[in-house]
Amino acid sequence: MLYSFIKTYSHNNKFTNMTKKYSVKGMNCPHCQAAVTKSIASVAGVTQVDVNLTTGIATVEGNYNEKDLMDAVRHAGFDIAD
Ligand SMILES: [Cu+2]
Repeated sequence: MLYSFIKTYSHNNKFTNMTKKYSVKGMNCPHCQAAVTKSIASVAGVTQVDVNLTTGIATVEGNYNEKDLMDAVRHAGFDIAD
């Protein structure tokens, strides 16, 4: 519901970016962190990504499809929830 709200705004060109935090599970080391960061950065529309290894929080900015983002992270072998 939040996404469709933002999408409407994007369509009107008043709001092109959203910043959202996700909880990523399964990261144990900097390699995991890098893999998650890379998978998120590869999603179309993502302009900024920060993955915190300690907290497991991924902060993502951009105008992207959330399902694509979650698929990408899961494909990399990690679990993600919003
Ligand atoms: Cu690792």
